[in-house]
Amino acid sequence: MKLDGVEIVHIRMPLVGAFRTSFGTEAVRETLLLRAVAGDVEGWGECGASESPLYSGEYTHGAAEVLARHLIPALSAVPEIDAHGVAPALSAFKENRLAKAALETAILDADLTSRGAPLSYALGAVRDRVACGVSVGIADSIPELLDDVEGYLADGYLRIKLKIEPGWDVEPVRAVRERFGDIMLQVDANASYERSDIDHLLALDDFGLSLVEQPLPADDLLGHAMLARRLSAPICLDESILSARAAATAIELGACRIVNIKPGRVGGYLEARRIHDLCAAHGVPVWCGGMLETGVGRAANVALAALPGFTMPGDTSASARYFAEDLTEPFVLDDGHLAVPTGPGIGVAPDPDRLAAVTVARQWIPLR
Ligand code: OSB
Ligand code: MG
Repeated sequence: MKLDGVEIVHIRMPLVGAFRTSFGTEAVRETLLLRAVAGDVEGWGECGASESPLYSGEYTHGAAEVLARHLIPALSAVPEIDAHGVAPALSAFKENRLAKAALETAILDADLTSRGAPLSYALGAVRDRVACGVSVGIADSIPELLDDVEGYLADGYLRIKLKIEPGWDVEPVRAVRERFGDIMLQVDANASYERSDIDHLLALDDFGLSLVEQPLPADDLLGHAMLARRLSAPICLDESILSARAAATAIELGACRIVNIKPGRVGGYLEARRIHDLCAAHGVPVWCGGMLETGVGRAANVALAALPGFTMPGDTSASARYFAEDLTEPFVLDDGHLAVPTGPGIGVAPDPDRLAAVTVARQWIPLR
């Protein structure tokens, strides 16, 4: 495949409700869509970055800059590119995984579209629908949190993930468990605790949680292993797992028993697939995380979540949980599940009018 170029489309889309985590509040999804063009074929990828570098060091304007200045131009050195050639062509550039993932995904979509193959098939999916959970932000009060959770359970979500942080942990978890009984319940701290909080975190074991996600800093695998020896609930890692190698290390150290796979965080769907395979070989369950994606990113996440090792419900929620109007045909929850797209590539494309309405800037980077 010969690429003509890649367009960077900078978008801003209001969320239906502000999403509060330990690292900040996001009310508008501000990110990039990439459109790779090769002759009459095009492919789309969505960047996981947001306006500020609060989840990782990447942020939307920085991702656009590194893509325009370094990552996209580096592809001109490869005369015939396919999806598997992207990561090697970018490997000299350190970090910037969210940006690299978006670029690889756009080319993967174009590549698979030209071959007529769905992403789910290319990755090895075994299901045509995936079980969905929902990530519930920190609320202003426990009654408001209970209202939020009640709404999501009424929608049919199969598990609830509560965002926690120091000062918003045991009491909200207790309130949700007491009010809603035997639901599948888990928490995500986004690295907001320290090793000195380990005794406090053990109190979470009173609530039968399915997992505790990323309690400690991303680089503290040993701290997670120390906590894991004392906590009954399994630890799941998100921010710590940047590659298959990091996953292998975390598993070997006993730092986690479950892995959240977010394709953006690990540099793309191909590395995500390798992490899935590694975890499956170790008997470690995985589930698909999310970065508040539009339908473009969601389509690809749902394809990944259909692989056999994804045995827990993902943060692959329906379009309506995020946006009043999605960029693609909306993903609609049916009996707690989303259908895996069946078309070639990621199986969706943004509606041109909808996209135009949320676009704040576009930049075309020619490759020939
Ligand atoms: O830690 O999983 C996380 C959103 C943005 C950044 C980090 C995280 C999240 C979520 C929401 O939890 C997942 C989603 O619904 O997309
Ligand atoms: Mg997380």
